Amino acid sequence: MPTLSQAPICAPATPLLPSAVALVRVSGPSLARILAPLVVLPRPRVASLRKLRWDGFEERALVLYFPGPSSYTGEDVVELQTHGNPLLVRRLLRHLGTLGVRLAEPGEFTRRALLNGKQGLLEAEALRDLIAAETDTQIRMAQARSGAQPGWISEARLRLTPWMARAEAAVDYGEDERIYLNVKDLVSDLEPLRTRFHVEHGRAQAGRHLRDGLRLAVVGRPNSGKSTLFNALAGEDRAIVTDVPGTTRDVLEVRCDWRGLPLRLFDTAGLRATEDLVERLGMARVGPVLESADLVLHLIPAGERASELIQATLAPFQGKLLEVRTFADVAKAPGVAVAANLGDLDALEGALLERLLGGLAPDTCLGALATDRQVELLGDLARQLDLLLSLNEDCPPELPASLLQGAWGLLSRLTGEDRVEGTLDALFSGFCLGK
Ligand SMILES: Nc1nc2c(ncn2[C@@H]2O[C@H](COP(=O)(O)OP(=O)(O)OP(=O)(O)O)[C@@H](O)[C@H]2O)c(=O)[nH]1
Ligand SMILES: [Mg+2]
Repeated sequence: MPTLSQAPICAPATPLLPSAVALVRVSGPSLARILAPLVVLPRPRVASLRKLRWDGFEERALVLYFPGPSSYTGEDVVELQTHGNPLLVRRLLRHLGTLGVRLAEPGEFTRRALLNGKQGLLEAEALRDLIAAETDTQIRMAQARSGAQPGWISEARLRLTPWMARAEAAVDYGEDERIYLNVKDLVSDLEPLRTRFHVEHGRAQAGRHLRDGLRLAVVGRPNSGKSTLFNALAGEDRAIVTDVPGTTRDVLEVRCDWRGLPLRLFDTAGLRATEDLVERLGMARVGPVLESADLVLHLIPAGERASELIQATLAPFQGKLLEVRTFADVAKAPGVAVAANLGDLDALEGALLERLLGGLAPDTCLGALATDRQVELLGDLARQLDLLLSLNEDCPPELPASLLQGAWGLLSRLTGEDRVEGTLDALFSGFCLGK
């Protein structure tokens, strides 16, 4: 595989903090020659102890050499494992600079891997997510997306190719050579593809929620059981719970993984008309939480109705409200009813899965595409196929030809084969040094 020859780069792949080991990565052409003044490289892919010598330093390091193109970037790659002293690592990087090896930009190693065909855009995005993941679910999601590109993408291409050829032929030679496109056959043959794009779009929308985590606000009147529910979801005793109305005043926040859902929970002050200054200040803090939440759980004790004050406060947020009946152990309640003090939250789990994942279980979203970019492109693809399959049998072949081209182009954008620099810049700006 030919690699793009570029200036050699280096970067610390581990944080610059005192630690047992630090890893410095180098990538570029002809590293054996370039690094010769510093170290004699060992045999390829065999970890060897070597002395690194520069500026009076003599550092024993474990050295690995991956000659291109069988390396992460596709170029020669050398990994130097030194003692984890940040100053030592800085000195080493500075010395590499004098050898003509410049400091890498964030994500530059992966960018080179991508340009050299060692990695796809979807894989690189999964890698960025894996490094940034904060919950078990997010790690599993990112892991499921790294590795090969989803099989349905190549299947989609296989299905589209013959129809693109037929449509082009009909456009170019139709009248003269009597080559016509059979739109009826096209529609029935591509129907499964359309279904597939819609399914993947749905999974991706759910996947995006799992990837980004959900901001969940808990609101309601004082003593409606907000802090009790907050603690139960968080799995820890974070908020004070008493039967004194107006216990919670500040906004409390906790991150947790609840039954596979990555949540950012917000407990809030109870809403009621009151003269108490501190309580009023607490209530003033609820507005911004409502604004920024993905979903607002409005807690109403079973058998009660929400006060007018609360209804008015929540009215602007109708689209993201979920009514939850608390004290389900005390009185019967319709809809989503919980008894958080007893840990009975199954109804809430079902409602959250329905609202946030379209009824899918978190596990079925493993492997789904999930970034904003991917979700948007999948939506475009699904709509593109809707348009294509709604064409009349007697439409001119230019129409299906251009819609098929469009679908193909969207697939290429999804996998990064269109090589649009802007997409790459956006991706790699989110990377860390040394990756
Ligand atoms: N039986 C029963 N008691 C509950 C339930 N939820 C909360 N409680 C009790 O109700 C009281 C108030 O609960 P909190 O969780 O502090 O209520 P809150 O909405 O946070 O109240 P404020 O912070 O004052 O706004 C406590 O004594 C809880 O133990 C429930 O589902 N069933
Ligand atoms: Mg409370």
